[in-house]
Amino acid sequence: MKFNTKAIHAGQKPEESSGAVMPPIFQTSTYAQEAPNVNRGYDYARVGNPTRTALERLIAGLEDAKYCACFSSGVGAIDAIMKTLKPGDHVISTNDLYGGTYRLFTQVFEPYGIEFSFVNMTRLEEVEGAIQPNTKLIWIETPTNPLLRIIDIKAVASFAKNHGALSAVDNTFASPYLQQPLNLGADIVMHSTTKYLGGHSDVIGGAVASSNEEFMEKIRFQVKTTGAVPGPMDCYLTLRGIKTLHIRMDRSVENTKKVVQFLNNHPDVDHVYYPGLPDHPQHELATRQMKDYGAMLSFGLKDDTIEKATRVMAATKIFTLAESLGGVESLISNPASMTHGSIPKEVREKAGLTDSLIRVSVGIEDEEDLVADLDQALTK
Ligand code: P1T
Repeated sequence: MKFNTKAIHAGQKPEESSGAVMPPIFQTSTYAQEAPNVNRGYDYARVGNPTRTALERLIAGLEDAKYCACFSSGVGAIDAIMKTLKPGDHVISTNDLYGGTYRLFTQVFEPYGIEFSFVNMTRLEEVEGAIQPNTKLIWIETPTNPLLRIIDIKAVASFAKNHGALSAVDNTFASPYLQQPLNLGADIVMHSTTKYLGGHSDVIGGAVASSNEEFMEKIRFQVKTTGAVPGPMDCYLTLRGIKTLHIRMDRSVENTKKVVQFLNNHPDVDHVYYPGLPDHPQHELATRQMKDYGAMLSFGLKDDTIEKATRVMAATKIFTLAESLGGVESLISNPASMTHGSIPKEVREKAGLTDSLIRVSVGIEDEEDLVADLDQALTK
């Protein structure tokens, strides 16, 4: 099955009792049993729910994974992955990543005894230099949030395998439509389904998919034991969103290219970060690894201050000043003061995340309106 067909049909079948084409929202906390532990596959809704199962089968299909488990948020999914590790285990992570992931790693798991090395993963030698005998996981985020760096999944995953570590990819920015990490050799793929999969800025969720039975057994144990599970309504909304993922993504990417072209020629713009630009340092890799370059971009201003960035963002009329990404509407944000505010200034500047950096999630509005909006906001 090709991707566009899978987005509609993977793992889906009409509901048995009624023939409903879309899975019902099974709004229940528990299930009747014929005798203790004799049931129809569901006993308690923390452990499983048929609406959630439908979503998990769909995401597994899109990522070419055998299994998927859904969570109440993206960080809930990352939290479950980390809890498969033990104190004393070591993780190598990219140093340019979502601020909430960095906060979870350094403020929750480091105090619990998990060790982290944050490296510029676009340079394989930095990954090689960070490996230790106790390295159990390599955490890849690509494209990175917010600098849109591209990490070579195939190379890092193969390095991890050779050293007995698992590799996990946060595939939130690309979505499975543009990039399928398991097919490039990664062991685990993770999503904030809040973003492109849900696609309409109306639901928070997360997912972990893998074909590694032993690892997924540990994840299912986390689902049951720590219980960061999504409600059936949220699963339904995400499922509904996924069915148009390919169409939304195509349109957003098309719009993004127009916005990038405009910003790249603007005198007040210092630099545009977008893997589709021929001068992007990993442009060739992005071309190889991704179906297209995505709908996220960042740009720095010549006046490199949070104040100037704030003025530009406040002046936009169509772009909404908000955290998050991947919805049908275009959003604009300043990572230094918003999504990445929990990263110490010296750490984020070392990673290249400057004060004036503006991050844009391009939606599916009319491209001319989007460009005109940025044009007037930059002029103010
Ligand atoms: O928000 P939540 O569903 O918990 O997902 C966390 C998360 C994980 N990974 C990446 C790459 C992310 O971008 C996010 C959430 N990011 C934002 C809210 C943001 O504006 O960047």
